[in-house]
Amino acid sequence: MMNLPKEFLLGGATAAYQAEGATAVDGKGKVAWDDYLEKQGRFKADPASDFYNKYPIDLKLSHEFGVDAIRISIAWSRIFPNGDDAEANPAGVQFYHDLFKEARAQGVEPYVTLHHFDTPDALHSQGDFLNPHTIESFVRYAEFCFNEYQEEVKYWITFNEIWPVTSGQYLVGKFPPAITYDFSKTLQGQHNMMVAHAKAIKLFKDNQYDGEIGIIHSLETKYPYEGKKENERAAFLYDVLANKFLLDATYKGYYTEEVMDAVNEILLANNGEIHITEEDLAHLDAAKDLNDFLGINYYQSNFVRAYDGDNDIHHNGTGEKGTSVFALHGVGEQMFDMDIPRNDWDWLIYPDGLRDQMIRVAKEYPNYKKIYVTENGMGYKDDFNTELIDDTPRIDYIRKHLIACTEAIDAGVNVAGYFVWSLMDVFSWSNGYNKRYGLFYVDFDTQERYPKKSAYWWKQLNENRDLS
Ligand code: BGP
Repeated sequence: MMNLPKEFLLGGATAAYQAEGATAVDGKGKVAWDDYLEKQGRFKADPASDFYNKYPIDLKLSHEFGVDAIRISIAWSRIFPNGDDAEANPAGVQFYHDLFKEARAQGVEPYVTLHHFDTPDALHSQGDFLNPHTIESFVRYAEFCFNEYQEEVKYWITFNEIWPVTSGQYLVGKFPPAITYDFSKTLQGQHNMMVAHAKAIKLFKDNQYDGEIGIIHSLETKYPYEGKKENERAAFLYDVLANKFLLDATYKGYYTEEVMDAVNEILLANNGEIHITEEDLAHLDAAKDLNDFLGINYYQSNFVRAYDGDNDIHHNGTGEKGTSVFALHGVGEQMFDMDIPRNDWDWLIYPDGLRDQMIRVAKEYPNYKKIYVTENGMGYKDDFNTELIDDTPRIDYIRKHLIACTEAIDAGVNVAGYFVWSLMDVFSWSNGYNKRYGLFYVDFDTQERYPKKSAYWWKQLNENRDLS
């Protein structure tokens, strides 16, 4: 099948900190990124794409170019500047009312993420989600938003990408607080965020809000390098660490024996530990059937080789192709130099991995209900010109991943829609501004928007649904 189903939702994705700018206005509280980026001195998140002021333009463009839904996130620290304040900040609350109303007025459905990498600094500095107080504060913030925006928002997402957050914070060290190779914190952080998710969706269902709620996981498919038997365990361990631990928590409400065996093997090799209480498991269990949808963010797959050496990671945050290293002691080593195309940041372009991942979720977690691809897109150094920005490789990338969606649908998976990352060019957490993803080019000096070739292609695709 080379056609997208008529009802298949075509949306665009963004995130508050990457798009809004205005990091210190109208009472917004600090997030850990503010100081972290300033200290690094490479780039900052202000004004990013100035979505705080330019959202009417971006929503109008969405409407004109066949972007039927927009993924946005609420900046927690606009609502509660310290994360747990007694009173909400009125200017922050109002901003999101205005934004959601404008989206509705343009006929663009908002899908709203509550946490997209930006825990308020006051909570972050006390241990972020390693501290149970952050779990409680998150649930309270979620309840506030469910109540406040119930007229305007019908689709909620608790967390964006728990594995990339915790591994970025505690394993790779590319996210604040920039700790490396700490497997205990990485796994504990994942578990605690899953408990926070479980509590928030239970509350959403108990209070009977109108609408749907889900979670987004970044699911990169792990294959044994060269298909060899001796690499199978490495691929499995890495899959557990990044994917299956979270999927079990989401849909099984406990961690299966094979997952815990793998987790304990990884922890043992790295002198780590994790604490999971009976109470935590009761929360996970109570929430396992309440997810209305799963969001999958997918950019690449990984080919993994057995590895016994020391932990060794080099994050390619500059787009110097060939500089990535990702080798985890007692887990495995990601291979990059192989016969698969990759972008300048060494991300392997492998659409089959998306199809395989969706089929796997449906098979292993039959209570999944519905899947959206909530992020997919191509980081690319666009060449600017005022005629037409030709981003043909991006079009090709998106088209192939949409074909992967149709293949999963043909295999019986309920895939309901696709959000391209990103709607317009935004700030990239560890890469700054030269890694662009947007359908719309943003001149970060003037904040002018320019539709790229991909935007025109997208508009046509939404009309004719033709992927050939
Ligand atoms: C995902 C995040 C997004 C976005 C995207 C692209 O992990 O949810 O926020 O940044 O990846 O990643 P990058 O900006 O590192 O290229």
